[in-house]
This record gives sequence, C-alpha cells and structure tokens, in this order.
Amino acid sequence: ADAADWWRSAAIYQVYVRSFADGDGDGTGDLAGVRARLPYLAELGVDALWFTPWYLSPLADGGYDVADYRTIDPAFGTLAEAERLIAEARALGVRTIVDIVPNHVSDQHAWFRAALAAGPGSPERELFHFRPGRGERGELPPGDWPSQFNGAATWTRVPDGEWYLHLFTPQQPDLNWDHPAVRREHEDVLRFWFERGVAGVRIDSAALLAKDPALPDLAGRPPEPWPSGTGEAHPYIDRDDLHAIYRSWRAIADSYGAVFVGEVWLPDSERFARYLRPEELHTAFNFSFLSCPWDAGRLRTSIEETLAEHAPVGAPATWVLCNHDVTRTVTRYGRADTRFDFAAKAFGTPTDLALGTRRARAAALLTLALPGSVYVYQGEELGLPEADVPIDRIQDPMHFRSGGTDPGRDGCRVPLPWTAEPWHDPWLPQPEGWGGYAADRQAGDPDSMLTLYRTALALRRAAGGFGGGSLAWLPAPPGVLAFARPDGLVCVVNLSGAPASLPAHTSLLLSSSALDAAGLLPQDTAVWLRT
Ligand code: TEU
Repeated sequence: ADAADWWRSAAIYQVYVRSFADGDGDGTGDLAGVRARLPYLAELGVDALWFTPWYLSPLADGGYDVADYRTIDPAFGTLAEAERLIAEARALGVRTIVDIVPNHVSDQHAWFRAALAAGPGSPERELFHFRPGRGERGELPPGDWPSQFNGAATWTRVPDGEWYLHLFTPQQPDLNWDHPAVRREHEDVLRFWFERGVAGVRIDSAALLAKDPALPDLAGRPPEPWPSGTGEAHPYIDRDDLHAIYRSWRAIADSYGAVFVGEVWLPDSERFARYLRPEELHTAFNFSFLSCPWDAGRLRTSIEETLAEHAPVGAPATWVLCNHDVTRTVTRYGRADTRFDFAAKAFGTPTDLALGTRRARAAALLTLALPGSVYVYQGEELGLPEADVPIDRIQDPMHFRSGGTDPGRDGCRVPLPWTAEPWHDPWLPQPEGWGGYAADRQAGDPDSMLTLYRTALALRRAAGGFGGGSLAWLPAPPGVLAFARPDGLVCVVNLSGAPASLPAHTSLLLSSSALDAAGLLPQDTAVWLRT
C-alpha cells in the first residue's frame, strides 16, 4: 500500500500500557516496558500501536480520566520517554496512535479544580455542565440521564450545592463542547501529539460529547440512540453538532498526514457512516462484528452490512475481536451459550477453554482476511482467556458502579505473561497457570497462538495488506463461510457440525487447526488458501 494510505489495511496492536510490560519492576506496566518489547511487536508484524491513555491521571478509570494531556503519568514514564518510544517504534516500521478522551476530563484536571474553587456562576464552571439541583433545597439531581456504566447516577453534588454532569464516573466530569475554550484546547492537544510524531488518534466515546444545552430529561425514553428518521435529536448521543468538531479536527490531522479512528457506538449504519465522510474521520471501530456470537449466519450478515455501510463513503472497515472493555475472545467463544451479549457478563460463566481457543484461532484467520484495517488487543496473540480477578482485587469502576453485580473489565486487563515468572506485585493478580501462556514459551512452538498470529500477519503483509477491495462469497454449505479476495486469497471457516470440503484448485497456505485425515476442514477451523 501507498505509505500515505497505510491505515486502510493496517494491522494495529492495542497496548493497554498498565498491563503490557513492566520496565521498572513495580507491578505496573510502563513505557520502559513497551520500549523493551518493541522488537517483539515489530516481529509480530503489526503496522501501528494504539496506546490507551498514558497521560497524567489518577487512574480512576484506567487513564480515561485525563488530568493533563501534556504530561505522561509518572507511573508510566516521562514525555521525553514517550517521544523516544514514538521514534524507536517508527524506526522499526511501527507507527503510533494515541487516545484522546474529549467527552470528559479527570476531576483532578486543572480546569475542574478551578471550576470547583470558583463557585456557582463563574466562567470556570461554564467549561463543564454545572446546574442547580431540583427539589425544594436543590437536593435532587438536575436530570435523569443514566450513566454509561450500568445506569448509575450521572450527577454529583459539590459542597456549594451545585451538581455536575458525568456520563461515566463522578471522577470524569463531562466537558461543555459549546464552549470555545474546550474546542480550542482539544485542537491544541491534537497538534501537541502530532508534533511529536504520532500518526493517528483514537477518539474515545466519539458520539457522546455534544449535548443539548438544555440537558432535557429522557423522561422514560431509552438511553440508547433513538431510531433514526424520527427527525428528533437525542440529547447526548450522535448529535449533529459533532460533525463540525470532527471536520475541524480533520483539517488539523490532514496538515500532519495523521489519521483518526473513532469509537463510534451506533447501531444505525447510515448515522454511523456520517462520521466517515471524507472530510471527517478516516475510520471508526466496527463493533457489530465483535458483538456477534460464533455463528456463521450472524458473522456473514455483520461482514456484509459492515462492508456495505463503508463502501459509499469510501472508508475502509475496521475489524475488532477484542479490546480493554470486553470479555476476551477465547472466553466469549468458549461459552456453551454462544449468544454473546455485549453487556451480559456474569461471574463464573462456565467456559470450555479448549473450544474457545480453537474458535479464537479460526476467528483470527477470518478477521485477518477481511478487507480493511484490523485491531489486535494485547494478549489476543497469546490466546489469553478472560482472567478471574478475585473480588477484593477488582479495580474497574464499572464493577462498583453496578453495585457489584457486574464483574467489570479487569478480567481482560490482567498483566501479560512474558515468561513463566509472574510479574513482581502486579497491579492485578495473574491467575494460576498464566505462565503457560508466556510469550517466550509460545515463540518457538509451531502450534502456538503466537505463531499463528505471526504467520498470518506476515502473509497479510506480503500480500500488501488486505486493505482494498471487497470480497466475493463462494458457494458453501450452511454453517461454512467461504470467500475470495481480489488478490487470490481464499478464506474458509467451518462453523458447522460436519467436516467441510475445500474449494478445488487451491493450495493450503495456513490453517488454524489441522485438517482431518480425509483432507477435510473440521468444525471450528479456518484456512487460508491460494488459488
Ligand atoms: O468506552 C466507551 C463506552 O461506551 C463504554 O461505556 C463501553 O460501552 C463499556 O466499557 C463496555 O463495556 C470508552 C473506553 O473504551 C472505556 O475504557 C472508558 O471507560 C470509557 O470510554 C470512558 O472514557
């Protein structure tokens, strides 16, 4: 691919810094750890690294509560170190993507501290959404919007009696995007990081920042995006004002040759595609694929709909199987009940790890063969399952916001096993047996998940990336997905109960598990073939 178009077919590795690699041995991952592992990442064959927020933060939400975008959190390192990391990665052919969280800041951000100190009616408060309470003494919250985290409260009262809005935790006050200073500051933050050589920015909660200034009640209407076509705007999801913001950001990114990936959670494909118009975001995460159960029909529909919604705007699709917010793939696919519901996570749901691993291997080959860019979440390449984090060690605010009914997201954030030796005093405990997944152990094993990812990524790269074009579905029995790419690669995935035959006149490039003695493709196996 043309260097300027690298993002259209890129394989991007998500680094959750806190859990990736620990350079100083304090139990928290850091930039020194990432720098030491850059050769591993280059050898894995990824084109870019997306770093979850590494800025100064009280880590009330794992860094999605930013106190200062221009300082690296001391737990992770320094700004000079981040600059070195960006340059060292680039020298190995790996670009850097940083994460921007425009919907909110930390309650420890200078702006929010100033707003608290300045009091009601002050200009400092106008950067946020402060309101008097309802009720006789203002003792009731000013609105009825539920939190994005399990519907908990979104208003918190401060000592002078006013309330402030936070769609996530109380430590994440929402910014007022109608305020010009908020817009200016984020444009400056983008320039700050583009000046330091980052090639892209992920935009957190990209469909949430714009609010109806009246903050009207939902009054019983669903807190999800409303069905489109009603002509009525939702008070805080997918508002039209967002597009002017992203057009101004796009102009800045273009002047640096940088790109965006938006976290845009919208079920309506037309509304979603508006963010991908040529003058807005280059890409946006496609979560429909991630939300699919291990079911051929559902996966095929998701793939077709995704490609169809991207084609008219000319944006490449993005494919994601896992990230720091969801149950790890091996565990999801290993559940007896494969009707995976994104939100429905329960303690101790029984998982067949062997089955889940087998399916995750097949899913990796499916995902890496699809046209567009693809994201790999750290540890996916090691086949890590969701870890059971003891209740008294859980740190994710989502768990606490649910009143303890939701285990939260720590199970996919447990520190990576590099060797059989566990981390010293890891911030989340590594479960029994974690060392069995160690990267050094998998590196030399031809049958390991790591070898599968390395081989597939190398083939993908040798083919010039799998960015352009569509795919052609091939005839296949029910439960079998088979498609050909314009470059001649054929991918077949068997999700049916019966062994499947492979298309004639093809040669085997790679398989997720062995073919059977008759040369047929067993259940829960995927292959790449060359015509
Ligand atoms: O997530 C946005 C978001 O919509 C989450 O509520 C998501 O639905 C949930 O985590 C699913 O389990 C982003 C980040 O990815 C997440 O880690 C942050 O906690 C959140 O924004 C707040 O910044």
